Amino acid sequence: MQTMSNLMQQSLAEIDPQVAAAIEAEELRQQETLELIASENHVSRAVRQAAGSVFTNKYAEGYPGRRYYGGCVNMDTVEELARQRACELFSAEHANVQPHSGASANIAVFLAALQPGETVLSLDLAHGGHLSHGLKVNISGAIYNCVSYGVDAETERIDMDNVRALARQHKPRLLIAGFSAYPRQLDFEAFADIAREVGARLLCDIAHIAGLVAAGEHPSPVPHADFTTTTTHKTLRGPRGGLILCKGDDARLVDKWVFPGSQGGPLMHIITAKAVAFGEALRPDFKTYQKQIVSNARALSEALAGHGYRLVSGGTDNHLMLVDLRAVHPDLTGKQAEAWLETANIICNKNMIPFDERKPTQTSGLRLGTPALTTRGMGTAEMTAVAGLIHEVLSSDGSEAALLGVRGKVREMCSQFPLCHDE
Ligand code: DSN
Repeated sequence: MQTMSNLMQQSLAEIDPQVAAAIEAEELRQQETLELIASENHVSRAVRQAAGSVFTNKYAEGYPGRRYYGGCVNMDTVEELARQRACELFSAEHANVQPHSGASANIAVFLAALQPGETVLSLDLAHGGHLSHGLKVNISGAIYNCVSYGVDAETERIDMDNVRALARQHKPRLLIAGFSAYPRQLDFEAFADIAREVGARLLCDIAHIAGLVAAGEHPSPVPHADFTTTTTHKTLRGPRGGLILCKGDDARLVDKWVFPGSQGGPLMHIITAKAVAFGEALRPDFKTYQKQIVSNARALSEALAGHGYRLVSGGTDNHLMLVDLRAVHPDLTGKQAEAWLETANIICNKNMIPFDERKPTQTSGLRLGTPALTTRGMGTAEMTAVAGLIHEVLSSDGSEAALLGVRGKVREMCSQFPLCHDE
């Protein structure tokens, strides 16, 4: 019989060939596909090393210097580094780096800012909002009274006069500025003005644009918001996780509603990886990277428009775009387009466009983003080529020969921009 000590020494491939094979297959899939999901990225080797470190072994409930377990000296070091670096990166007074995800960060803020049943005003999910901003099937919508604003039917942009009118009408206790599918900048100052007028607190959820904000490629909400939340794994290019920033006056309230309010033991290996990612984001080359993300998004959207596609709101100011397929392919759903593109090794997600007549499971649009391709080193010339490949797929009528032909070209392109997966 195998002893425990033998088992503890063995490699993953020896101990679990099935899982090892799945990891290897995933490394290959990522290497050979163009990742255009706007919320995804490829982290550095250093971030992966930190996330896979021995910090996974430890309980550290509480906060640096105030833990419920012994043996937390190194936990305090990394959590303090993560907190300080997050504050420096975003010029924030206080950071809580423990939220397991963006949704966990948001619910902690809801708990800190609201009593059950109180009103929240946020962007409609069908117009680019997020489920943790008050969707009925999410805890945020189950416990709180959520009303929404949408985008203007003509401009497909958020109309701040409309937000103000709805805020005056519904008198929310919490106003949310944030999205998962909106290609334009948010006017955080205007949101803060509205929140002040109606006596609401302001939550800015910058999950998608955190990297842009950190690099000065999008105005920061931090001076204006009561609470700023984000994920750490999108444009910020860290491990999967969440983060809350707030003023010093709210620090204790936020910390209390993260732990013990809504979470137990923090994921210390992930907090360690967050510290590494924030350190990477403080380096000058991160600004260059974020600038390139935005240039690439503009180049991709312009090239798609050149092939006849309609971009929601006419284009993009950030890292993502919403492509309305109907102008070129009236009968093609987002669902079908996503599947054809995947066969051709181009990965993206179907997405509702504002006022979409199709169901969320079908959609008339695609959401595309450039953070992951930019991480690989691709530039605007490659974006023009990617737009051409997308158009080839969407015009193929699903012909297998055509899709496999594009797959070959995608593989060739990916081989020119290798990912670093070796340990
Ligand atoms: N699932 C994320 C996105 O794709 O935008 C939001 O949580």
